[in-house]
Amino acid sequence: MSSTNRLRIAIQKSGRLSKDCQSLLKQLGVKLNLREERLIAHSTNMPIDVLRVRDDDIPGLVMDGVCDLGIVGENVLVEAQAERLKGGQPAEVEKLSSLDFGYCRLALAWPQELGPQSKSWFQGKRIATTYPQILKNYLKAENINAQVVVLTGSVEVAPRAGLADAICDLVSTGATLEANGLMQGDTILESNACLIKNPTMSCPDKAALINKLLPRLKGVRQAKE
Ligand code: PRT
Ligand code: ZN
Repeated sequence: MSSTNRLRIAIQKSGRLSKDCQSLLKQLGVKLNLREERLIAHSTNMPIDVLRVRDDDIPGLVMDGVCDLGIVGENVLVEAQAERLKGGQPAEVEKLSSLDFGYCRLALAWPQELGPQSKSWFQGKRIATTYPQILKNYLKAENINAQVVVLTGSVEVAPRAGLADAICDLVSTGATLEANGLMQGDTILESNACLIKNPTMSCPDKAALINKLLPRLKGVRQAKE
């Protein structure tokens, strides 16, 4: 469990969600002294510490109570939960809110020259992805017997490199698929950034602070509509 009585929030250090996380905290009135190299940023006006880490570490930090809150893409959260459940580890978090940034979809794609394909085409094929648990659950639900090839980066080049027949990757504009000559198929998961909480957090001061921040978050989200 988090050892301090300051509320600990995990956000992505550098990447697609970092700027939006920082501006959201600012809109919530949390003043931070952010220095690029620092792992922890202490708020100067509230008992809040912001931990800046890789996005993949955020679900585990919140599930284990090292951090009280976290902001992470649903894609990363769902994959981490499935991975933990497989290993018999605790995987629970409380989802406090979906956020208005980080939208993307996890979708199947294959070489454009093959033309449109139905689900049965995937039987016996190799599919490269960074999200093996989400993909395996999908394949199981669809009764597709395919081999999952795990790649942590450059998934879109896997078919061209002969590493896989198809991919299952995040898409936002579709430009990466197009640039790599891939055709987009079914969406397996739609994802936004979300705010998560450790479900067993019991400190009353921290709970009171969260209760102060949540209506502000609602206000920020409504102002955007
Ligand atoms: O270093 P760290 O591990 O923290 O970061 P990361 O490199 O793993 O993640 P990062 O910063 O790339 O993305 C963080 C989160 O942003 C993801 O987990 C998603 O929740 C969200 N997000 C939103 C995206 C995208 N949109 C997205 N388009 N994450 C990745 N992409 C990639 C995708 O993998 C593909 O390579 O962008 C490319 C496709 O984009 P389009 O616009 O060409 O379709
Ligand atoms: Zn990552």
